[in-house]
Amino acid sequence: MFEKVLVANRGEIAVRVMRACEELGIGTVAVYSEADKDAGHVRYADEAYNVGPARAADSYLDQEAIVDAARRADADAIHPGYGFLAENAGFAARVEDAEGITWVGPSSGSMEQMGEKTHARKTMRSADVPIVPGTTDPVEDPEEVTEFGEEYGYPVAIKAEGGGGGRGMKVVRGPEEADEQLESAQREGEAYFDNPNVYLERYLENPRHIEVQILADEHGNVRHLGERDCSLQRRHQKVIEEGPSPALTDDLRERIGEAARRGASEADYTNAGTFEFLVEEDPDRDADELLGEDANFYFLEVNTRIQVEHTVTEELTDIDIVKWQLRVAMGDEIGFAQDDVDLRGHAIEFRINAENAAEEFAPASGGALKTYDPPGGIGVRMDDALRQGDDLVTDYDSMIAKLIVHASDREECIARSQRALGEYEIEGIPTVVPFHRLMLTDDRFVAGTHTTKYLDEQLDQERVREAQERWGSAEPSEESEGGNEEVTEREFTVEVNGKRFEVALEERGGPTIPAVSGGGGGGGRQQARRPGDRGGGGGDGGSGGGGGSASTAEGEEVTAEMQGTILSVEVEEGDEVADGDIICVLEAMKMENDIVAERGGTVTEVAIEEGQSVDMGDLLVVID
Ligand code: MV4
Repeated sequence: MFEKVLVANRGEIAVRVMRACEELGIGTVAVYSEADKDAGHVRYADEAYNVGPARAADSYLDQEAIVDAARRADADAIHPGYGFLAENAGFAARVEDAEGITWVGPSSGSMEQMGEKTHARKTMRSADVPIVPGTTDPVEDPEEVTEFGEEYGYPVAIKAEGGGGGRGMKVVRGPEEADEQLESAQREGEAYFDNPNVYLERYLENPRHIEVQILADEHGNVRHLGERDCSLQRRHQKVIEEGPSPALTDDLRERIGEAARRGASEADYTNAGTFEFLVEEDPDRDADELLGEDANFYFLEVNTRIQVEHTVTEELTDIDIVKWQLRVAMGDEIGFAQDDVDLRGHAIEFRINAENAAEEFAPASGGALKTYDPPGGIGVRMDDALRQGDDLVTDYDSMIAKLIVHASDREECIARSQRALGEYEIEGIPTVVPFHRLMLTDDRFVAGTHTTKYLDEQLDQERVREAQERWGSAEPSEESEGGNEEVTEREFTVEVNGKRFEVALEERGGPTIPAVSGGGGGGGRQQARRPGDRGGGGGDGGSGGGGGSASTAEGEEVTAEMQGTILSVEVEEGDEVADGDIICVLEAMKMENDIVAERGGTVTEVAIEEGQSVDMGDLLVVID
């Protein structure tokens, strides 16, 4: 067994790897940049080495500094995590060449071969793994593009040989675009990957993104650990990953898994890796008819690293993938058969990014974790490297944590996820928690019929804004928008007749009331209401609970302040109502909101009925 492993990474994945080391009795070495002196992975490690300035190129990507730290620490292996140097074949080769240091990952040769997409396509073709119809050799002439388009139809994808992830792909929608897109793809390939070679594929309009986790040892054993569905993406960034895929039959699942296994064998691949596939989605499919027999799946690329979403597979299989990476790197044989791999229940991973979904997912520019209180309980796993009081480090990617939820089936997993995200309290920085809560009530996501296009092209952005407003913590900068007036929101807990009430106060202008208890201060927040709570109860004046009102000559028009469904109508035409009386109950985003009268009067019009769905601004009732 290794005695000491250096983890060439930061944040949650560095801690994840160190946790595996800890359980195997291996010592841990962290590296850190100037920006990460107080980071969680540094706290966690047995020892830590400064590898340079904040800029990643000068620290986490400085190959020499990292190998040097491994030498100083007398580490006998380097685990790269994901990102940074993880898929850099040159770095892997350097580690392989370093006396006494083992690279925890596939061989540099494999990494290079799989990194060259045309090579990967050829390997898969020989292993009888379906590849997207296209070329396996570089194309240079626009005529090759138009000929391909004529034969297979448009659109045609032009992809950089060195590409992958979201980069280096161009879509040609007709022959007139061939010239320009070919040149552009070549230019990008050269700029990003130092390789101007491009190849062609038929472009699939509406694919699902399915990936298979592979684990292989140096003795020829290859296991697949089932698939993950990563179709919920925004601009090539995965947002939610889950397994098993809600769209596949067991038979198709098995065929894709076995294809990945054959591919890994053919490539002599070792260690952990992910085989990415596109599965053609049927746009008219109902949620209860799955993709099976007649669905096409195609190999896309291999990711030669541990991935962010490996946790989904760990929850489903009870196999610790990171531990196996370490064992396999030492030459151990995989200790379980393919038949021993069982997928149990359902798991969903939520990437907790410090971003504001309502502002096009703009990353936070700073801040500190004033409150950090993650969820727990049955089926809840948190992978993070933070604690309350930490400053947000903004020099790297915006993912601060991962919430992974496991349950007996997808339905229970969604309910458990709602519960967990409702418990998650983060103050001081914006996060995408509100966005996740929205997704859990989204028809397409819940039905599992979403594809990779859903977030970018189909989701109504207004709903994202509403979710952020409803569940996000209010940022001081947003509150003072539109004037100099100071608005301070503060929450108090009061006890009346032995029952606790949470009261939110908004102070506008004037001196603020000094905070009574700890945790007050300038920021303030909107308390997220738990599912089932009745928002906007009697004394709330209707404003927080989904209804608004405007006085007109006809009387007071009560309108819906959010899109939702009318659960019940409590008044009829001609009824006398007093202020505070409930008019109707509006269900929006899985919460019931009492809409109450702001003033007493006679109901002169009822514009809604039970079960009706209403849009924001729709008239509910008129009170004269
Ligand atoms: C495709 C495709 C459709 N047809 N290839 C995007 C990143 C790169 N890894 C491959 N990608 C795609 N390749 C063909 N022939 C659609 C995508 C694609 C995509 C793939 C996986 C996950 C999300 C995606 C979002 C947009 C496009």
